Formats: sequence, C-alpha cells, structure tokens
Amino acid sequence: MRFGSDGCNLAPMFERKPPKNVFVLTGAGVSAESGLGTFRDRGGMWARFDPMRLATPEAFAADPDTVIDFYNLRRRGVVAATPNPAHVALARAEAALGERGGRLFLCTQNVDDLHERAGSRAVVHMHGELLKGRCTACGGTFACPGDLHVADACPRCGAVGTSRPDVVWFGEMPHHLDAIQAALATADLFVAIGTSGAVYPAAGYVRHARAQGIPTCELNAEPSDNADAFDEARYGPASETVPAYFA
Ligand code: BV8
Repeated sequence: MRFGSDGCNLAPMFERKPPKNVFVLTGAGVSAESGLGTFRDRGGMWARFDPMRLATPEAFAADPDTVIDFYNLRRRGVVAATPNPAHVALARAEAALGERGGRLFLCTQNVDDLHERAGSRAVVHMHGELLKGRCTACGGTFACPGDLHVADACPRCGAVGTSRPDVVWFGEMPHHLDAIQAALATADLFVAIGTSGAVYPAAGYVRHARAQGIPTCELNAEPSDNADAFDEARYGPASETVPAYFA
C-alpha cells in the first residue's frame, strides 16, 4: 500500500518510512456517494433545515416529536444506503496497516454505520450513532434500527418518555475525546476526508497534527474551511480519491 501517489507528493516524505499510525477524520462527504445528505454543501441539510431547531438539546426539549421525526427520516436513509468505494478502501487500509503492526484510527463525525458495514473494525463515532438510542433517565444506550418514538419505554430501565437519538447535538460534549487526543498524539499521518472543517472540536484536529509536525492531507470535493492547514490535498469524489490515496 503506497501513501500518496503522483497527485499527492507525500510519497517522497515516505520513501524512507511509511506511516504506521494513521489518524483519519471523516465527515459527511465520505457518505455522500452512498446517497446520504451532507450538511453545508449547496442543498445540504443545514441549508434546508435550521440546525438550532433540530440538532440541539434545547430543540429536543421544546419539540421532541419534530426532532425525533428528523432523525427517524435520516435513519431510514442510512438503513437503505450501502457503503461506497471510499468506505471499502478505508476498511482495507485498516487491515493492511494492522498486518504491518500499525494502526488506522478512524474518527468519524458521521452518525451512519457505513464504515462498519464496509468492514472497518474500529470506528470512533465522536458525534454518536444514529442506529442507537439513549435513555435520559438511566443514560443507557440501546440498538435502534428502526423508528424511535418519544413515548417508547427504555429497554434498559423501563422508563417511559425518556428516549432520544444517541447523537451529539450542538453544545453537547462529543464522545471519546480522550481516545481521540491519545491517537492524535501518536499519529504519524493525519488525513481528513469529506469534511468542511466547520464544526469543532473536530475541525481543530488538523492544527493539533501540524503542531506535532506530522504530514496532513485533505481528501475532499473542494477546499474546506481549514484547507490552509493541510500540507497536501486531493480534490474530487471520495469514491475516487480515497482508494487512490490508500492504494
Ligand atoms: C462542543 C448532530 C463542548 C449529529 C452535529 C470551538 C471549540 C469547541 C466547540 C466550539 C468551538 N466553536 C464553536 C463550538 C461549538 C460547536 C461548533 O463547532 N459550532 C460550529 C457550527 C461553529 N461545537 C459543538 O457544539 C460540539 N460540542 O463543542 O462541546 C466542547 C468544548 C471544547 C472541547 C470539546 C467539547 C458538538 C458538535 C457536534 C454537533 N452535531 N450534528 C447529526 O445530526 O449528524 S453537527 C454536524 O456537522 C454533523 O455532526 C457533522 O458530522 C458535522 C460536521 O459536518 P461535516 O461532516 O464536515 O459535513 P459538511 O456537510 O459540513 O461537509 C461535507 C464536506 O464533504 C464538504 O466540504 C463537501 O465539499 C465534501 N463532499 C461532499 N461530497 C463529497 C465530498 N467530499 C468528497 N467526496 C464527495 N462525494
């Protein structure tokens, strides 16, 4: 597996030493070709819906049915979607690195399960998972492959009316921050795929990587909000750029 090819002059950097601990951050763009909507592209979700009325704890408290319906609609889309070549290439890269005693740390902002369905074995969902529900009474999470309803009883503690989607809303603490920081600290390559670099703390990770002096590359449809922070970039559809990069 070569990192970087003619279009991405990381190759000279790695002629001596191929990366062993690769930190990959994915966003909605990696699932776009699987038919799942992005947020900030033209016609994206936040162009059509107000995130402050759908993706905050306050919105859920004010109008739980509308928020639950929004996520039920998205969950049906996830269930109907299939992984694309970008997801498959990342799963293969994880296996190939593992065989060499290395690690691909896959941190995703996405709440779909397409990385897992493509074969990735270790996926860190920092913004939660749409196919899980969470109980606000006991804090437990549970599988939620179908529609969630506010009046559902928690399958763990039996409380009624305390179920919510297990996703991280604006103003809520993302998951797995300690593991993410530890993986960043030991990475020797940082690759961001399909993310606009608009949402923190994820959007700040590339600068952490740069501060450590490790190479950074963005694989995106177009320059992201933090494109200036990357050493290299390859622009195009993820289903093409990701397999080529991790070939
Ligand atoms: C928090 C819910 C406290 C789940 C979402 C500074 C530091 C810390 C926090 C903040 C800060 N400044 C502001 C904040 C607050 C806030 C924030 O970042 N606001 C922004 C809008 C300014 N952050 C938070 O509230 C976070 N919590 O901060 O807690 C804290 C403080 C310090 C340290 C730690 C914690 C919580 C953020 C999570 C919010 N939840 N959604 C859901 O409904 O899915 S946000 C939403 O944006 C999604 O989760 C999504 O994952 C995320 C990021 O979006 P992207 O994935 O990048 O998608 P986008 O559409 O934007 O871009 C897609 C890209 O793909 C585009 O560039 C496009 O060109 C490209 N593309 C498209 N097609 C393709 C493609 N690329 C390749 N191939 C293609 N085919």
